[in-house]
Amino acid sequence: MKLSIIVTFHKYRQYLEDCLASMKESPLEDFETILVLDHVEEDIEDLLSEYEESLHMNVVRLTEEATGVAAARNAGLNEASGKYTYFLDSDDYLFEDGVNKLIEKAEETGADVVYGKKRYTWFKRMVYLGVTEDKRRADDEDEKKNDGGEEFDDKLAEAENLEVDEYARALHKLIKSRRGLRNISVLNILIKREFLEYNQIRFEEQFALYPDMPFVVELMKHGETFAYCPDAFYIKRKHNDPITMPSVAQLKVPTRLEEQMETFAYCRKLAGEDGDIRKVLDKKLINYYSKYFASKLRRGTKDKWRTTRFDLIAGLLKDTHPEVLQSLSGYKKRIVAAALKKDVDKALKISNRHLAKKKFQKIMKNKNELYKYLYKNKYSKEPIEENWVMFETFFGKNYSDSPKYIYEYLAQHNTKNYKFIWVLNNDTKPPYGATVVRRFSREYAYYLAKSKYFVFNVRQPLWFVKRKGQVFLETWHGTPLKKLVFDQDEVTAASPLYKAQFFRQKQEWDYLIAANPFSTETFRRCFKFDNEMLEVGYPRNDLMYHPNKDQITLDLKKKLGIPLDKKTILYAPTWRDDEFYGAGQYKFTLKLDLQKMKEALSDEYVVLLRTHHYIADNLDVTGVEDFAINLSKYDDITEIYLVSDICITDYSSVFFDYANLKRPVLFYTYDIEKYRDILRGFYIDINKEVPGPLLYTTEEVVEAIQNIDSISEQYKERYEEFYERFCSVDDGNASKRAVERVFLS
Ligand code: C2G
Repeated sequence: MKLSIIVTFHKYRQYLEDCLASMKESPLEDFETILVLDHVEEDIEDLLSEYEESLHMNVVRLTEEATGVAAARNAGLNEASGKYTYFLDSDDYLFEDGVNKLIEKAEETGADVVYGKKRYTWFKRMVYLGVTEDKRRADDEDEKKNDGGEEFDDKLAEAENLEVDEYARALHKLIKSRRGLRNISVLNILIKREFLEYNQIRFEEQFALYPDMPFVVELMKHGETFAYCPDAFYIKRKHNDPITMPSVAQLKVPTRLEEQMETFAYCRKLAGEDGDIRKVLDKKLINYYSKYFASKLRRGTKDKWRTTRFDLIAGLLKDTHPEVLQSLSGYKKRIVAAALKKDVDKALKISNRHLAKKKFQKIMKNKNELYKYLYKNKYSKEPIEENWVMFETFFGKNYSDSPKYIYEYLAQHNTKNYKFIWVLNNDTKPPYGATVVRRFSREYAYYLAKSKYFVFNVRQPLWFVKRKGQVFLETWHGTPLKKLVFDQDEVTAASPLYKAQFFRQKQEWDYLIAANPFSTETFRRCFKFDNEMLEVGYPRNDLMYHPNKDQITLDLKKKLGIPLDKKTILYAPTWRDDEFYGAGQYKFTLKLDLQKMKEALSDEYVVLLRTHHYIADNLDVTGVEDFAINLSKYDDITEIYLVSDICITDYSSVFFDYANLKRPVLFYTYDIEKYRDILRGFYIDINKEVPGPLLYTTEEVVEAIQNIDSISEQYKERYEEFYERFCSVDDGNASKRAVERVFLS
């Protein structure tokens, strides 16, 4: 048998599913899979039977006493019978023919240890496979920056036709360039089993959190021949839900630092008094101490970072190899000297000066940093102004949504002399004389620190820290169809830290608005929200119940330049999580053929186009200007609803709101499989519960519009049920109810 792949599994079945699927689709030959189950509580029997045969699986269960990755991998090694061993973590997956490339290299060179490259991603496999190679390469570059290690200079050697020193290269790539102490890893390394057995290399089971470090040191110490295979990739999947699905590295373990230091001391012992491995390890310890550890010294005098932990690291630093000590200069030299003297106060002083210098450089380079600094250190120390109320909608992009309607109601009933601040990045001037500030300006930082009340429809900035006495009313921005936050298996959008950040931010919301009982139940669960829910209807929908609705509609049509003799079709799609230029900058390609629509419908209709505020692409209406009006930049979509006779959307929450008008809704869901099954998942059955048909081509859309009366008739009953379930709290008084509870009670 050529290869033993050792997969260890403890929990989170959906990760294991991806892992096993990747193995099955890899062109592996002559191999066995040793799947070690570490006290598994989930039911995975179906997976075992599904893959048992194709993956030549040997399932090993850890005994009562044994647990942890180290014990699991050892159990796997004890069962292995292949010429080579390879570790694969159950939350990662294989990529293309990476393993075969390693084997080929091993056969060709006869090396004891052959290693490839790791690629990092937040994505599950189906999403990652759909990502372009350019994007993957860009992510690789970002990771390299994170690793902080300079590249091994093999190009130079190759250029001069010198032989690459494979030992030096392995030492660099497997230990030296790995960020911090904890990123040393045994993954994507093919190891000759004979070599492991001969040198009796096993994982040290006492180091449950950092088992890889000593193992790799052993490989370096005993290995005689090494080879590198830069095009053999392994996909390391980062966990983006540290709250409910933390990886081992994300587990909150109170003695993590102590354990890490103990593992380090052990590695050093393995490396011996002298030699390259020892020097590399010592340098890593100094980097860790000066870059990370020292910043923790700012905690209170009695904090363990200042007492026992400092003693611990100072003790380890004392044994630094003299050559490494001599090579130090500047900040590192000074702060290590303080540790050698066990002078924690001195170390703190040096670190503070160093951090202040870095902070100052950052502030000087970037105005935002300066405002954040002022927010934290100046404005937040001043008193809160009891009657200041700050409003923000879609990150200051427009004057709209529930904050607008709450504002207008409150301004009209301003019995408490409130002062209003609106965050707006465009030139809209809100009525009732609000002060307008730009998002992330100095004034923004000032009002964030000093206002008493906040009415926002998206999340607050990450650097906002709610002060005691401040009151936060979160309106959110839609009844959820697409799964949100903790109900999402995986966040595939551009901000993968979403779940962890959300968890912290939602705790600052005192009130959260829900438009209907369904939203109440869903938000409680998916946001893990446990403060006060205001199930008052959606303030943004009040306009649709206005007594003068008809006149307002007519005025709006004139204002928007909509021909009064035409009916209107609104097309308002949402954004796609996986198609982005960067955070909050999403791509969108219009898949409706406007030319075709124009030919068939322009006698009777015009089309109103409206992209989601995340969309960075501009819609092209060249050639159909007299038929299509682009309202993507218009402030308030509720006003657009009023002037629209039919609404076409996809997976956007717009239909929950638009249904308040009881007008026809069509769903143009050309990419439903991907959106529902891979990117997001839905809360309701889109085939059975939404108030209109799902359509897949422009032709179908045109036909539906031509037969809109019979479609309305066909969907009548479903529409009524839908209205009852999602719209029946709305009655035009949602803003009033919210304002009375938060501001006037
Ligand atoms: N919207 C808009 N134009 C669009 C799409 C959306 O003006 N073309 C506005 C609507 O008010 C909509 C809101 O933005 O209700 C949220 O948009 P969604 O498409 O539903 O997407 P998202 O921002 O991801 O919010 O609970 C709701 C979810 O959070 C969805």
